[in-house]
Amino acid sequence: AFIMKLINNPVFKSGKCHTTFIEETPSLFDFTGDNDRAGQLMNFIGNKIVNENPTPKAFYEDRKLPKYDPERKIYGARDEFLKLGAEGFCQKILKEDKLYVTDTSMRDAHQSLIATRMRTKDLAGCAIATNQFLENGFSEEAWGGATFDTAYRFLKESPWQRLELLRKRMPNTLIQMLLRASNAVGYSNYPDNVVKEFIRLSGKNGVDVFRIFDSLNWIENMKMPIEEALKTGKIVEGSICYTGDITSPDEVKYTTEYYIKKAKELEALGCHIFAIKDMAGLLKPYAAKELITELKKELHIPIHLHTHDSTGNGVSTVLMAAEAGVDIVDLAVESMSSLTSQPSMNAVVEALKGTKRDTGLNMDDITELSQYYERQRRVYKGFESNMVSPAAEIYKYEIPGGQYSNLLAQVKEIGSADDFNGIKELYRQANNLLGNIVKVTPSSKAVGDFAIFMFKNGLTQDNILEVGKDLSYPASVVEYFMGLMGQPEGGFPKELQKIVLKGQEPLTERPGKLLEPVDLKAIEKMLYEKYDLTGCDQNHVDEKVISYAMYPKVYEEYLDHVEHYNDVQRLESHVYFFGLREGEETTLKVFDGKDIIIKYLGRGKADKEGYVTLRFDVDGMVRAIKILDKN
Ligand code: 3PY
Ligand code: ZN
Repeated sequence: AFIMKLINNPVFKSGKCHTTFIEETPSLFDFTGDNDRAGQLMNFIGNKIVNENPTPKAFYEDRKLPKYDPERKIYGARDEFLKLGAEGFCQKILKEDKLYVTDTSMRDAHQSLIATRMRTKDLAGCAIATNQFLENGFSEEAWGGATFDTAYRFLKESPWQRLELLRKRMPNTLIQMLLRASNAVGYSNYPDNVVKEFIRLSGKNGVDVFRIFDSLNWIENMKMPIEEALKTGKIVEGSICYTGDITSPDEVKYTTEYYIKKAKELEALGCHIFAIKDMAGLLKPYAAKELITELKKELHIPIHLHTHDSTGNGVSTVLMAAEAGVDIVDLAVESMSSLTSQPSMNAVVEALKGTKRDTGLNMDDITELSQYYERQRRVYKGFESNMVSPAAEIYKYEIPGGQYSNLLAQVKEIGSADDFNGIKELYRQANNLLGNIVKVTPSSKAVGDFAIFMFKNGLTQDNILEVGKDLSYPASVVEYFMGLMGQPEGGFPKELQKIVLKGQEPLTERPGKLLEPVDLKAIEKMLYEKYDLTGCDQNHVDEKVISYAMYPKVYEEYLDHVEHYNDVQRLESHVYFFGLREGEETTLKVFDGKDIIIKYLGRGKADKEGYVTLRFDVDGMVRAIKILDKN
C-alpha cells in the first residue's frame, strides 16, 4: 500500500522531490482504506504502547496450546443429551454411580479470580482439548454471569461470538450458562420481553444448560425464565442460593426444610436438575452431607452442587456431598481453582479415583489443561485479587468470594486497609438490617453498598433508625427496599424501609411484569441507521439488538471501538493488554485463514503537537503511524 501511494504521488512522479520527501509527506502513511485492518490494529497497539503501559512490557513466552489427540472420536454428554433429550439424559444421570463434573474454568473461575477478564482467544485456545478431556464429564460452564457485559466493556469483544466459537470447538460438550433469572445477565430486573428474547437467543446460539437463580431465592421471579428456558428444549437447572448454616443451632431461617421446600417448588416447575448455588462457600462439609442426604430423599431429579473454596473447605465439602450422593459437582481445573474460585478438579478426580464415585476424568488430561491455563493466567496478573490465603471468617460475614476482594479494594480507596475488619462487621450488620437476605449478584451489591455507606456515615445497627433518619441511601439499597429486586424471605424490615423510601410505595409484585416492554424493533431500526450491518443475518442482528437493550451505553462503546480499531479479539492477550515491545512481533489470524505478521520496530520523539511516530513491519512492509501521547 505504501509503495502504491509513493509511485502514484504527483510530486514523486514529477521527479522533483527531495531526499526528505518521504519523511515530509505524512499522507503516504495514511492507510484508512476500508480494508486497512492492519492499520487500525496498529493504531490500537500503538495506543497501548504510548498511552496505556508506562512500565516496560514483561516477556511472555510463545503461546503453547494443550496437546490432545486429533484422531480420537469423542462421544460426550452433549451427544447423549441430543440422543435422549433433556429429561431422558438427566434421568439417566440420576441412576449412575459416576460423579459427573462441570468445569467452571471458562466462567466462574476467571470471574472469581481475575475479575472476569479471560479473553475468548484464551478460552478458544483450549476448547478442543476441553471437549476431548471432558468427554466423561457433564458440562463446561462457559457463559453468562458477569462474562457477558465484561466481554463488551473491558475486552471489546462480543460474547455472542465467544459462544459461537466455543460451540464449534466443543461439539460434544454441554455448554452451560448462569442466568440471573429476571436480571438475565444484568444487575437489575429487565422487562419480560427482554429476558425472553435473551433466553431464546442463548439457547439457539449454543447454550445447552441454563442454570437459573434469583438473588433473593424468590421463586416468583424465576418462573418465567424457567418456562422460557424449557421452551428451548435445553437442560434447565433451577438453582437455590445457599445462605446461613444449616448445622448451626441458631439457624431459624435458612434451614434444611427451607431448601427442601424451594427445591420441590423448582422440581414442580419442570426443572431437569436442582442446583445448590453456594456462591460464598458457606456450605460446610457436614452441612453438605446433611443437605444432600435430605434432598436426595425428596427429589426425583439430579442434584448439582456449586461451591467456592474461599474458606479452604471446598474439596471436603464436595467429597462429603459425593458421599451423600450428589450427582454433579462444579470444579475448576487446578491452576484456575481454589480461594474465591471453585475447588480443584484435579484434587477431587484423584481423591475419587477407583471408588464408586469415580469421575471418569483422566488426571493426565486435566493436568495438561491446567498447565495451559497456568501459562495464560500470567498475562492477567494485574487483575488478580489480593487474597493470598483462604479466609474461614467468611462463614461469619457471608461475603461472596468476588465481593470479598472487591470490598477490600474499595476499603483501600476510602480509608486504610485496617478498616477492613470494621467494614466486614458492618457488612454483617447491613445484612441483618436488610432482613438477613441471600447475598449474590445483585442483592450482595446492596449489602456491600450499605456497609460502605454505614462506615462513611458512622452508622451501626443500633443507631441507624435514629441517626440515619434523614439521610438519602445508596441507589441499590433504595432499589432493594422498593421491591425492584423482588421480595425477600420473611419480608422487608418495615421501619428501615420507611426511612429509606421516604414515602415511596414499594412493589409487592414481580417487577418484570410491571416494567414497560422494550421496543426491540425500534432498536433494530436505530442500529441499522447508525452502524454498518451489511452481511449480518437476522440472527446476528437479533444478538445486537438484545445486547443494546440490556447494555445500551456499554454496547455502543463496543461498536464504536470496532469501527475505530476493527476486531481486536484475535490479538494475543498480552498484545491486547500491553501492546508490543520493540522488536517483538505478533501473528494475527484473520477470519479468512490468512495470517498477518505485525512487528513493532520502534518510536520517534513526540512532535510539537505531541504526536509520536511508531514504525511497524507489516507482512514485510514498513509502515508508520502517529499516536497522540496523552501522558
Ligand atoms: C453471577 O451472578 O455472576 C455470579 O457468579 C453469582 O454468584
Ligand atoms: Zn459461583
